[in-house]
Amino acid sequence: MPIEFAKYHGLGNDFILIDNRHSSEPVITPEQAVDLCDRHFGIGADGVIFALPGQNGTDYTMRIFNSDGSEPEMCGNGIRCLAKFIADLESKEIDPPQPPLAKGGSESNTEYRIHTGAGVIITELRSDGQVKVDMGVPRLLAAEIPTTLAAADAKAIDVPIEVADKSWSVTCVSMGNPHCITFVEDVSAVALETVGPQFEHNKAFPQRTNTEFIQVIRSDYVKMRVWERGAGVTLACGTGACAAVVAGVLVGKCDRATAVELPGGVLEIEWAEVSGRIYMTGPAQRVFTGCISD
Ligand code: ZDP
Repeated sequence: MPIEFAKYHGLGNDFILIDNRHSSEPVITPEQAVDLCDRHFGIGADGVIFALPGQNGTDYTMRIFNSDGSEPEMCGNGIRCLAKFIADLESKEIDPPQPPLAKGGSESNTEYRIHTGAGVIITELRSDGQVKVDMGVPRLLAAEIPTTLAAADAKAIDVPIEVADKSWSVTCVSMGNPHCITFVEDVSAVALETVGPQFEHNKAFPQRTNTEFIQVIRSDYVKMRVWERGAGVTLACGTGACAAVVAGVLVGKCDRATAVELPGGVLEIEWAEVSGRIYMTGPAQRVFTGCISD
């Protein structure tokens, strides 16, 4: 059976979105996701995201396969795209075979409660087209990341690690998925394709890790480059931007409200002091719709 899809991106972190509201199991296998994400032999994407029925009182469930077929718990840029996709589906704006519209998303403020592998995440579509996401509370204990860089019930903040014949000082944060953050003088000088995979597969990270390099421009503005677990170099990473600001606050380099500039654009991150919750605000854009033939 042909499967309808829509392609969205958040700051160039791009996803194939599938309307999976009729079934609680993804209609595409991880192996098919690998083929669909291929930029030469497929549609091309950093991952495939499914809008599934809600559970435990939530409106929807999100699942995602990375471009290597692995399944992360959460995806920050992806959930903004999912919120726009759901609004577009609910408003029938992308109900094929209507021609694609230039305008994307809904005009009203709409909130969705979305069940994910990292708990319930709440998205808000703002009238200015941005999507604000309540990303929940970051987890810092080594066992929660998971990492062996600190004792299981301790935090890995500013700890040494040997990677690619070099000693680095890193801070580990879980946004549901694992992140390893390093502050550097100059992000453009980091050999991401070389060191990224060596962090990802380092034995200190039993579930592998996403790896972020951060250059502090001001205490409220940083530049970031990311090597994603299961996807490699991407133009942006929402959970990574949140984790970077948490790490920056923990090591005294960032304000609680900090803008993160990624190769694909800027995300506004805020780590609320009282609730401990993280809010991420950024764009999500539909680029086309299509149909996967048999
Ligand atoms: O944790 C992982 O395996 C990531 N590759 C998931 C995707 C993260 C994402 N880039 C984000 O924005 O949080 C979608």
